[in-house]
Amino acid sequence: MTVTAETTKVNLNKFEKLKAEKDGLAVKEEIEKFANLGWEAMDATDRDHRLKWVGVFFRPVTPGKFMMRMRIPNGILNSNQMRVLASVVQRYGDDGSADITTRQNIQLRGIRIEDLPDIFNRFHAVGLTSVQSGMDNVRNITGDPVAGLDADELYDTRELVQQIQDMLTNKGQGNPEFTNLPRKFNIAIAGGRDNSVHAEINDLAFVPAFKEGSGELGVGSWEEPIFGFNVLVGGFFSAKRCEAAIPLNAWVTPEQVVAVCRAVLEVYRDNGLRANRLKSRLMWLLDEWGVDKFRSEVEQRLGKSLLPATAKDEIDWEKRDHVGVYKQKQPGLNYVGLHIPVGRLYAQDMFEIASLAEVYGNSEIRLTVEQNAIIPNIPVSRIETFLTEPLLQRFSINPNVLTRSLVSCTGSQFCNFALIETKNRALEMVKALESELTLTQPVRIHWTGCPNSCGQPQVADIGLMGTKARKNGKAVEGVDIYMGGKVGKDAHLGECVQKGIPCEDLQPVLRDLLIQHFGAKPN
Ligand code: SRM
Ligand code: SF4
Repeated sequence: MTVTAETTKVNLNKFEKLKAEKDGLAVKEEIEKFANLGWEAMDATDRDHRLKWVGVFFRPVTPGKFMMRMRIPNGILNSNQMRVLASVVQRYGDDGSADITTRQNIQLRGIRIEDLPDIFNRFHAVGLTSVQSGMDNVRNITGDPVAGLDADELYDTRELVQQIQDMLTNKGQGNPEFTNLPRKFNIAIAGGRDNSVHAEINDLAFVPAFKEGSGELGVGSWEEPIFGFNVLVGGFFSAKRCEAAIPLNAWVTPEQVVAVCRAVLEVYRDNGLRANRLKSRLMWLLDEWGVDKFRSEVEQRLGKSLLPATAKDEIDWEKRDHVGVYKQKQPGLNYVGLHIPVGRLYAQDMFEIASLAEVYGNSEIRLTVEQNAIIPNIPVSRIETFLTEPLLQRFSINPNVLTRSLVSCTGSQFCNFALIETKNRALEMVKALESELTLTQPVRIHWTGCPNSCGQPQVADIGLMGTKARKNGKAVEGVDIYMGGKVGKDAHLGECVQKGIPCEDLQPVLRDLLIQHFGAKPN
């Protein structure tokens, strides 16, 4: 069903109106026209909002220089694809750059609207898509970054993630069935024991769980446990409210995952709350209905009953960050995790990563939700030479302890929601702290430029959320401090512990927190 002004029967907010007037995906057919018109002459609603349905974001901070958000399913791309992305940003000189995002994805910067037809052709030629990556669509689907490499994995998530993306986007062509959700929607599949996707902060997540063989499924014997996933729903962050996902009390086999995604999205699309954008994410519908009603609506769409969740899932490891050299399950091969400071890449870096993946690996490149990159399938015999590559001076396999786990959202450099500059400040701050302290344990510091929480401060050991603070009677850039976020096993969200610290006074505050709570010693 396509939701229109007639079917919603609510007081339409600005975004529901613009979607009812013209589906966002319609701009796909108008790219050539926009390219000829230019960004200043084109319709402002198409430019500022609908273009996001094809992954093109107008940046009020840098008008005329757009951002493009890709879809990189499971965070995996190949060297040809990386080269195409590099060549796209290269043509913009100093304006061109890219970021690895907190959803295992890539965003490109500096894009000119007149180049879009050519850019889309180039994406198409190498099997890349940016479709439905913004606004009221399902975001990049995350999966285990070491899927298929990790000897201890329970399930290789790659194919499932691709299948869900293909279903949602009609294999990258765009699928109008899912282009008018009440709000954004996040999906993650965990395949390992360490919850490397932050399942708990997604609207829909699948976490590994074994069911005792019961014959219920017509597969497996009575004795053998059967692999599947417990389903979590409703996790999200927003400026108004942040919630960890709750159990749907459903256990599904891998074969059922795509159908369950479809059913959940259909229920959300047709029943999710649309009147107030601040109360439209899935959790608000779960509040209104209760999880039992939601579950039975999903069963109706599926046309079959769901089995109850298992009492326990298989997430029982601390979360790994994958930075460094690790053995793969394939004998004689290693994967190497490179630390990419706050995820920022330039064209030359991207070309070099692509060549390293080709020369040493099998052309594959992977991305993590910590905004880092992994090059897999490097023969053990080549590791020593690989480690002497000049790029590894900057993209280290062994960064200093605070730098290693640093994550930062875009911030005021490109994002008009930002209350503070984040990425450069984050890097400078950890450098300064590392020079005055000795740290022996990892501390995950996440920066986010505003309460939208794209940098996920609530999952961090120390989360820093941009705010306006006051100092000597003047408004200055500041942060609220979050602590206690736990990832991996027993994941739970951190909470705000201090408010309104001016950024210029932050360093001694962080130094004290690191000494008191994380065993840091002053040098
Ligand atoms: Fe986000 C909006 C960047 C992950 C919650 N996010 C935005 C926009 C599009 C706002 C804008 O138009 O400027 C930002 C684009 C800035 C830019 O130029 O880069 C933006 N979000 C990002 C990225 C790039 C942060 C990063 O540096 O990694 C991440 C891109 C992910 C991707 O590849 O798709 C990103 N955003 C997240 C996450 C984290 C996650 O998914 O794990 C969250 C919190 C989780 C969640 O959504 O539940 C997040 N972003 C938001 C929100 C608040 C949503 C809400 O329900 O209110 C907004 C604002 C909105 O949607 O109205 C937002
Ligand atoms: Fe922009 Fe705020 Fe998201 Fe940072 S958290 S990218 S400042 S919307």
